[in-house]
Amino acid sequence: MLRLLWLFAVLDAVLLLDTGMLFPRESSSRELKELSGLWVFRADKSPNRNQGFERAWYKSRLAETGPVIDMPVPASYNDITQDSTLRDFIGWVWYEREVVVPARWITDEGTRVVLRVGSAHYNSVVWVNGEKVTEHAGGHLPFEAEIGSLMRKDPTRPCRITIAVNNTLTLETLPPGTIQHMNDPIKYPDGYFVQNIYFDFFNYAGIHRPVLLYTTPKVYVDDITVVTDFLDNTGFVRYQVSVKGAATATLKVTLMDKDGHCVASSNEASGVLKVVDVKLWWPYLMHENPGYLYSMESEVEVLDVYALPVGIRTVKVTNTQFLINNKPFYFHGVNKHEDSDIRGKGLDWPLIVKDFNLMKWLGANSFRTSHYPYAEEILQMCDRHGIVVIDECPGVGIKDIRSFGNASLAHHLDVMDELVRRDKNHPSVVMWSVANEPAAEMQPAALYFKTLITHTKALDPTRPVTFITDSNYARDKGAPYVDVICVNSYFSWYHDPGHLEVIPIQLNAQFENWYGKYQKPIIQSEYGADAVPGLHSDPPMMFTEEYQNAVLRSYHDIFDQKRKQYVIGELIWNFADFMTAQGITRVVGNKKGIFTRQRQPKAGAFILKERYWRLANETGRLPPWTKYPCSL
Ligand code: GCB
Repeated sequence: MLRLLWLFAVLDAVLLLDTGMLFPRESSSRELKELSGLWVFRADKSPNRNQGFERAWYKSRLAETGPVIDMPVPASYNDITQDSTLRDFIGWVWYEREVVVPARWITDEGTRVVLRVGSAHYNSVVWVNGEKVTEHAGGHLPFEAEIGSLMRKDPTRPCRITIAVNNTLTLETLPPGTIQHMNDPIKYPDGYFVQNIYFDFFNYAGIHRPVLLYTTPKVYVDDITVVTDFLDNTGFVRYQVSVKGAATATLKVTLMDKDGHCVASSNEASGVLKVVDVKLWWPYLMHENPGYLYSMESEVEVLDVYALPVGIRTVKVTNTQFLINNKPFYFHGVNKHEDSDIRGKGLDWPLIVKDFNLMKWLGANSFRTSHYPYAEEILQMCDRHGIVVIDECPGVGIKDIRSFGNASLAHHLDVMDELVRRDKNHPSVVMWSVANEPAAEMQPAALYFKTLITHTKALDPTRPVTFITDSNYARDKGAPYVDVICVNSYFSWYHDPGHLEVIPIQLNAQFENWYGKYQKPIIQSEYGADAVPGLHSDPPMMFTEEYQNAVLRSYHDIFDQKRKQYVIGELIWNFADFMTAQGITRVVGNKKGIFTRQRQPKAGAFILKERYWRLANETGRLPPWTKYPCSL
C-alpha cells in the first residue's frame, strides 16, 4: 500500500508539466510524413545578418529573393559545402521546403496536422505559407506547431515551410557564448566579429533532427507519464494519460507484453496497472534478457490510439551504491557526442546503429549524453538494448559570472522542463545531469544550482540528479544538492602533463576528498588522453596511443580499489574523436576518442574492451553467447 501511495505522489510531481511532447508514432488514427531530404537553403550574409527579416524572405519562395543551394535535412550545414565562410558562419540561415499532403488531411476538418522539428540549433522561427507558426530557443529539443487551419486556407497550393535558424550563442543561451566585435581597423576588416564559446566541441548548426508532419484526431492523447515499480513478482505501472480536445473522453489503456498479449488494462485516465510475473527492464550485460519493453496502448474511444513502450524498473541511490531493480549497478561506459564527418550533428541512422554495435562490442553498459540531450531515436535504441543513460542538458561552458543571472537561470529551468517532459518515460534514462563543469566556485553559483537541482527533483522525484564537476574542489557549489557526485579529471594531461606517475596519488586523493566531504557515491564521469591514431612511442609520450593506454591503465588500477567502496562508475572521455573549434591544443578536433571519428579502434579501445567484459563477468549475469572473451 505504501508503495502505491509513493507512486501516486511522484506522478503528481511529474505532472507539473502540463503539455505533452510525445514522440510522433503512426497508429490506426495517426499518419506521419517525414520531410527528410533536400531543402532549399540560404545563409543571410548581410552585415547585420538581418536582411531575411527586413525583406521578409518567408513571404515568398526563397529562390525568388536570392541565390539558394541544396541542403540535406537532417544535417549540420557547416561541413556540407567547400565554403569556409559557411562552415564558420554566425547568424541566420534559411531553410525552405514545399510539401504536398494527402487530400484527406485537408478535407477532413477533424484532423489536426502538426509540424514537428526534432531539433534545430539554436534559435528557430517557423513560417507556413508566409505566416509565422512558432519559434523556439534551444538547440537540442523538439518543438511543434499545429498548422492544419493554415493549410486549409488555400487547399489548392502546396504547403511552403520556411525555417530560419540562428546559431548565435549569448550569455543567456545554453550553452552560453559571447559575440566579440573586433574594432581595431589595423587588425580586422570592417564589421568583423567572432563567436566566443567556452566548451570543447564544434558549434554545429542547422536542422539536426527530422522534421515531420503528423496527424491526430481533434480529440487526442496529448501526454502520458508512467512511473514503474515492482514487488516480488508483481510489476506496477502507475500512469497518467492526458487527453486534449474534449472535456471528457472515454479511455482504454492496455498494457501488452512483447508477444502482444494483454497483461493489464484499465478504463481510467490514471491509475496503476498491475503486472503479474513481471518481466523487468534490465541493463545490457546485467541480465540475460535486457531491455524488456511492454507496450502501453492508450485509446481515446474510438478516436485516437498511441502506443508507448514501457520498461518496468526502479532506480535508487544509497551513499555507496547505484541500484537498478534493487541490485548494484556499476557504470562501465562512455561519453559520447553527436558528431561525425560531413553530417556534423545531424541524425544519421547508419552512424547510430554502428555506435550501438561498437558499444556492445566494447562491453559498455551505459553512456552520458555529454553535453546536451541526444536524439529521441537514440534513447529508444537504449531502451530496447538496455543501455543505461545519464541524460545531460546543454548546461556546458557556464564560465562567465553573468551567465548565473536570473534570465540564464529561467532559461535553464525551462530547458530542464523540456528535457524531462521529452525523456521522462525512457527506462534507459536513470539520472539527470543539469550541467557540466560550470564555474561553480563563483558566488552566485550556489543559489543557481540549488534552485536548478531542487527544481529538477520536483519535476521528477523518481530519478537521481547530478551535476558534473571537475577536479577543482572549489567548484563544488552544486554538490550538496545532488544525489551522485560526478567528477571529471585529467591528471597527467591538463595537470602535470607527461607525468603518468602522478595519477595514482592524485586520483586516490580526488576520490577520498569528494567522498570524505559528501558521503555520496561517485562516478568518474570523464578521464582520458588525446591519442593521434598511428602515433607511437615507448616509453609513452603525450598524444601517442601508448600514452592513452598508460593513462587508462593507471586510472583503472585506482577504480578497481575504489569500486569496492563508493565509486559506482567510470565513463571514458571519449567514445570517438570529435570536431572542436580550431585552436592550438586541438589537431583537427579532440583526439581523446578510443575510436577515431570514423569509428575505427585505437589501441585504447582493446584495453577498455578487455576491462568492460571482465567487469561485466564480475558484476552482471551474462547470456552464454556473450561470455568473455566475446565475439560480437
Ligand atoms: C572536459 C570537458 C569536455 C572536453 C574534455 C577535454 O573536461 O567536459 O567537454 O572535451 O574535458 O578533452 O578537454
